[in-house]
Amino acid sequence: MIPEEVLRIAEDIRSMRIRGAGRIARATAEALMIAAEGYKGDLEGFARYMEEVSRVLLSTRPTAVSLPNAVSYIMKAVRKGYGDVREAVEAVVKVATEFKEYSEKALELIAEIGSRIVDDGATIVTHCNSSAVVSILARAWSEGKRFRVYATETRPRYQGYITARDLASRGIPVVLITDSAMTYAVRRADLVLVGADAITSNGALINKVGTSQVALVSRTYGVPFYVAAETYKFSPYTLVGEIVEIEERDPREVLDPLIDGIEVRNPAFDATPPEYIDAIITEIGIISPEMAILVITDFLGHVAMPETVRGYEDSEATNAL
Ligand code: RI2
Repeated sequence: MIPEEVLRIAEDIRSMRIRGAGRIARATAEALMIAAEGYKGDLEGFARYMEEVSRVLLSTRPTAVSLPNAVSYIMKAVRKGYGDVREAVEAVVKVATEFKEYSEKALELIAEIGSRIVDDGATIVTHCNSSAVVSILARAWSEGKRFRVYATETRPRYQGYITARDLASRGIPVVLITDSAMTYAVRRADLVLVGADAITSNGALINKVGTSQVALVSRTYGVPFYVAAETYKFSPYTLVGEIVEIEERDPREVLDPLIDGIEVRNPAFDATPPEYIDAIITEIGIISPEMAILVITDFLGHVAMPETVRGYEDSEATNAL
C-alpha cells in the first residue's frame, strides 16, 4: 500500500501545485523517502514496492528530466543488497536527503555563479518561472546591482505572475508583458535568462513553451541567451537517442469551455537548438551547450544514469552527488 501522503505529492506534481523542475525533483526525493519509511512488509518485497512508488511518481509529468534523475539516484540505493528492512529504509532516507541537500546547494551555487553575468543597469528578459533564474536575480540584487526585468505572462498557466510577484517582493523592478510582446522586450534587453526542464546530450534546451521563440528573437537582435540549470536537469536518456517527451496538457487550460468544432492543442514545452544558446549556468560553472554531453557522461556519471545506459554504470565517472 502506497502511503496517502506519497499519492498526494504525486497528484500535486501532476496538477502542478508542485511545479518547476527543481521543486519537482525535491518533492520526488521526499516522496520516495516517505514511501520507504511507511513500508510495512519484509525485505524481499521492498524493492518491488519502491519500484511501484517510482512508477507512480514517474507517471506524473513526462518532460522535466529532474524527476527520473532523482528517482534513478535514489533507486540505485534501493537495489543494493541489505541485511534487513531497517537498513534498506535508512539507505533510502540517506540518499533522498543527500539529493535534496545537493539540489538546494546547487541552487545557491548557480545564484552565485550566475549573478556575475548580471550587469549593473541591465535589462533582462525571462520567461515562465524558474527558481534557478530567480535565485540568480535575487543574488545579483542583494549584491547591490540595479537592473530591471521583463517577465512574460506565460500562458496558459501564467507562471510569469509568480516570477513578477517574487521579484517585486524583493524590490526588483519588474515589467509584466504578454507573451506576444516578447520581441518588444527582447529588443530592449541586454540579456535573456531562462530555466530548464531538460537539456539534451547535444545541448538543446527543453523549457516552457515559448522559450524557443524568445531564443529566436534574441538571436535576431544579438541579445545573449543564457540558461540556468542544475546538472540533474541534463538528460542521460538522450544520450541513447531517446527523445524528450513534450507534455501535452489539458486543452481546457487554453480554452474553457471548449468550443465545438475547434481543436485546441496545449504543448507545455518546446525545444531550443544549441546554436541559439550562448551558455548554460550550472552549479559546476558556466558551460557551452556543446559540453552537455560531458556533464552527462563524466559528471552525472552513474549517479543519475538510467538502466538503459548500462555501459556507463561502472565507469570511473565523478560521483557528483
Ligand atoms: P526551476 C518549469 O516548468 C519552467 O519551464 C521552468 O523554466 C522550469 O520548470 C525550471 O524551473 P513547469 O513545472 O527548476 O512550470 O528553475 O511546467 O524552478
